Amino acid sequence: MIERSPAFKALKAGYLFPEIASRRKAFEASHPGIPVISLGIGNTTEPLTPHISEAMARYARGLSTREGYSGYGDEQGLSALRTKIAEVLYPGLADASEIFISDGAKCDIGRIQLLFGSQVRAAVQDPAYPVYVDGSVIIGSAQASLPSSEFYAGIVYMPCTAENGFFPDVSVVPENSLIYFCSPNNPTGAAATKKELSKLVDYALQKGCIIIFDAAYSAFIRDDSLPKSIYEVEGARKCAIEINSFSKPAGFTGVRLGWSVVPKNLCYADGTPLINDWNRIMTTVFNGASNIAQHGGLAALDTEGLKEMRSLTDFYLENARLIKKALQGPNFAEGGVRVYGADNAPYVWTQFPGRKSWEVFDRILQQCRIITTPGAGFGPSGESFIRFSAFGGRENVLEACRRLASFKLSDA
Ligand code: PL4
Repeated sequence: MIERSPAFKALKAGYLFPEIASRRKAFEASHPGIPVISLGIGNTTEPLTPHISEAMARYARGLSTREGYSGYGDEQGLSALRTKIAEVLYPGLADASEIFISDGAKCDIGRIQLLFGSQVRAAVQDPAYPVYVDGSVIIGSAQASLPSSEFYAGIVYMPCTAENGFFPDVSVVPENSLIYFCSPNNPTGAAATKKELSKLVDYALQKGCIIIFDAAYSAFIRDDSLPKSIYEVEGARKCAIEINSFSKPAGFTGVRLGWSVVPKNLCYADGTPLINDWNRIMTTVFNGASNIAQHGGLAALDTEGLKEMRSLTDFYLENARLIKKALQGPNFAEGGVRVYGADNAPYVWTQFPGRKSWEVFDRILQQCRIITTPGAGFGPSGESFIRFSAFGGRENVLEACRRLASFKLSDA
């Protein structure tokens, strides 16, 4: 028989989010009655907005007519959508030919690893969205370390802690590494300033590193001084790929639509532009995003669609504010609990000093019937933290806040 790939043998636990979903299922089966509320997985819950959904419905209806039917499109995406993204989101920063439409940011993060293969060293913010590390292990660029270790060999971890304002010391990254960087950040909720991103870009340029900038939460930025794209920073076009998505701002988590930006002047050591190989990957192992979703994306970027996305993201930010306020209540303060994030991101990052994340996860589940995400699942520096997602319905969020008000951290 064919041997199992050593890369899969190296993967430690199961993928974080299915693990949480299965714990929820087990809890619900053994504790019927009061419903469990999910503030765990960052999954949108509000319905699609009228203007955007109507554009998709209209297009879908047209598909049943001879004039309106379309089959395969360009693998790189509808040129009208590529142009619209360039004009609306990257004016003067990127052009349409540098935008590649996809079925979402996670899928692009997976595919982008094909560009660099198994020889490249990866650096990640610690904590980080697990796809960067697990994807690197699957492609073979990271190996298992000692079984008891929380770290993978071949991955450079850049701790992002309250002490460093959740912006890491980038000088730990070796030359010629890939640097995964997410801002606004999942899970910490921190959004990097222009000065911080300049530090990152300058370092990458000096050391021959390439940044994979995950901007999936850029639409949640409310502080106008914060950059929404890495290309707002000088020099980034020579060292950064950006990945983004309609999942969170338009509620497209199930519809599936995202994009990547690969600037023409981003080159490998031998001077070959990366965009050539990215185009080859997208045309070879991807067959284009759904044409219905792409018409939703077009509508999302016109005046009415932008207004709808703004109110949807405002809604989730208000949830985040409510959750943060509940976590700042006296029952948490007396346990020394510290609360971060939520201002420019839909996540509340909460530290329970001296406790293990999974222990607090279980405690909140038992006492409040609320599902959260244990910070340790995002990396070693996430230990003792819990991530609360703001993507719930308002009634559920308000009920969760009421339940949290009587939460007790200790049995005493
Ligand atoms: C659960 C930093 C959520 N099953 O929807 P996409 O593919 O365009 O975007 C995925 C994505 C990309 N980048 C970052 C993200 O946080 C996410 C979504 N993360 C979460 O709770 O952390 C959903 C997770 C989903 C998954 O595995 O992505």
